[in-house]
Amino acid sequence: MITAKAWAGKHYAVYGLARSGLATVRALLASGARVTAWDEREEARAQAGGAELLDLNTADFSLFDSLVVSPGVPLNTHPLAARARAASLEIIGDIELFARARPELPPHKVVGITGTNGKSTTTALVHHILRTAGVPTTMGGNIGLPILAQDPLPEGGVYVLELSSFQIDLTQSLDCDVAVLLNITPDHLDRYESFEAYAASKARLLQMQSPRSLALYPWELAYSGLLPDPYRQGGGHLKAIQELERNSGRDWPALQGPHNRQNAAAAWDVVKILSGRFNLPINDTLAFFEGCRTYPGLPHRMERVREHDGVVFINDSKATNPEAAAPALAAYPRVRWIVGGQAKTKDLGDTAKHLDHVDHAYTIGEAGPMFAQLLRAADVHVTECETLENAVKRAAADSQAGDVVLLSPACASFDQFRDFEARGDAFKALVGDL
Ligand code: UMA
Repeated sequence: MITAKAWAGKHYAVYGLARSGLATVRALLASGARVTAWDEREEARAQAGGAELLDLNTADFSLFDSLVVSPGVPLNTHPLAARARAASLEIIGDIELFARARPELPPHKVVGITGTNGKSTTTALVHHILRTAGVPTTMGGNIGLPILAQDPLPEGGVYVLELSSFQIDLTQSLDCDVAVLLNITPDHLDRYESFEAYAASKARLLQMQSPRSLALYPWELAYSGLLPDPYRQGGGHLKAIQELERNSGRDWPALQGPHNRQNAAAAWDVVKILSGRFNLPINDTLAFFEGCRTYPGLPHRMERVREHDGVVFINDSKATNPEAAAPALAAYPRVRWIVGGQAKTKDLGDTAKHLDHVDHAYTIGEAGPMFAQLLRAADVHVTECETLENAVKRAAADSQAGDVVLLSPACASFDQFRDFEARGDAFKALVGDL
C-alpha cells in the first residue's frame, strides 16, 4: 500500500466505501491520519475498520481538512458537493492523494491514460510491455485497481494509471510525465452538462501537466475544437499509427481489430518517450513488439469464454457504448449479437457500420425495445429477450457450429447489474452452464 507523511495528522472525511474508498481509508490510517467515513450501504460501512463512522450527509464539515469522494458518487447532483463548497472544504479523490504522496516516493515516472474507449487496453498493454522488459511497474486507477492499494515501486519505476473523467474531476495536482488522451466520444452524459463539459474534464489531465511533461493525443482531436487553445495545433500528437500499419496484429492474438491498432500505437509512443526523453533503460522497439506478442488481453474485453458444440462465446461486456461495441462486431464476420442495457445514446452509433456482420440480434435490458426497433428498421432479425439469461439460452439454441455468440451490449449495465464486470461474470456463468 502507498502511505505518506503528507497525510499524517490530518482529518479526512471519506465518502464512498467500495474499492477506491476502502483502499483510501486503509492508506490514510496507515499513514497516521484521522479518518471519518460513510457509505449509504451498511455492508460497505462494516468493512471500514479503524475509521470513525458518521453520516457525512449531515456531519459538520468544519471538522475536516479534506473530503475524499469515490469516483462513482455523482457530484453533479449529490448535495454533498454544495455543502462542501459552502464550508470551503476541498473535495478530492484517491488519485489526488497519490499525487500528494509522490514527492515521498522513490524517483519514478507516471503515465496517465484517459479517453472514452481503449484506455484499459492501452494501460494494461503499457504495463505489460514495461514489465516484460524488466522495468519495475504497477498499474492502477479506473482499471479496477485502486492506486493507493498498490505497493510503492523502487527507484526507476513507472506507475501506469488509467484515469476516468470522474477521477480527473477529483484531481488537482497530478503532473503525469506522459499523459495520453486517446479519443473523446459521447459518454457519461448523466454526469456532465454537455458533451463539451465531458471533453473539458478529460482535457484537464493535460492541463495539470508541467512544461517538462509530455501530452499525447491524436491529430483529429487537436483540430476538433474540444481541446483548450494550447493543444489545438502542434504538440505531442500520437505518431506511431502509420508505422504500425505494416505490422498490425499479425502475431498479436489479444490485440485484434483496428481499434487495437490505435491502442498499440499509443502504447508504442509512450514507451518511446519513456526511453528517449526520460532515459528509461530499455530498447523500446524490441520491448514493444515482444510485449504486444505476449499481451494476454483483459477480462470482459473481447474475451473468448468457451467453445461449445462448435459455437464460440465472446464476452465483451466492457463495451458500454456503441463506439466500444463496434470493433467487436467488425472483428467477426457473422455474429449472434446480445445488445442492450442502459442506453448511452438514442441511435446505433458506430455499430451501424457493421450490421452486415449481424446474423441475429438478441436484445436485453431497459434499452432492449429501442434497439429492437432500430435494428428491425435496418433489416436485422431480432428476438427481444429482456434478460441476459433468456438471450444466452435463445442464442445458444439458435446457433450452429461455426457461429459466434457475442455479448457486446453498447450500453451501461446499471439497469440490471452492479457494473459491467458483474454483467460479464453473469454471461460467463450462463455460458458455463450450457
Ligand atoms: N455511494 C454512496 N452514496 C452515493 C453514491 C455512491 O454512498 O450517493 C457509495 C456506493 O454505495 C459505493 C461507493 O459509494 O459503495 C461507490 O464507489 P464507486 O462506484 O466509485 O466504486 P469503486 O469500487 O470505488 O470503483 C471506483 C471506480 N468506479 C467508478 O468510477 C464508477 C472504478 O471504475 C475503479 O476501477 C475503482 O474505483 C478503482 O479505482 C469502474 C467504472 O465503472 C471500472 N468506471 C467507469 C467506466 O469505466 O466507465 C468510469
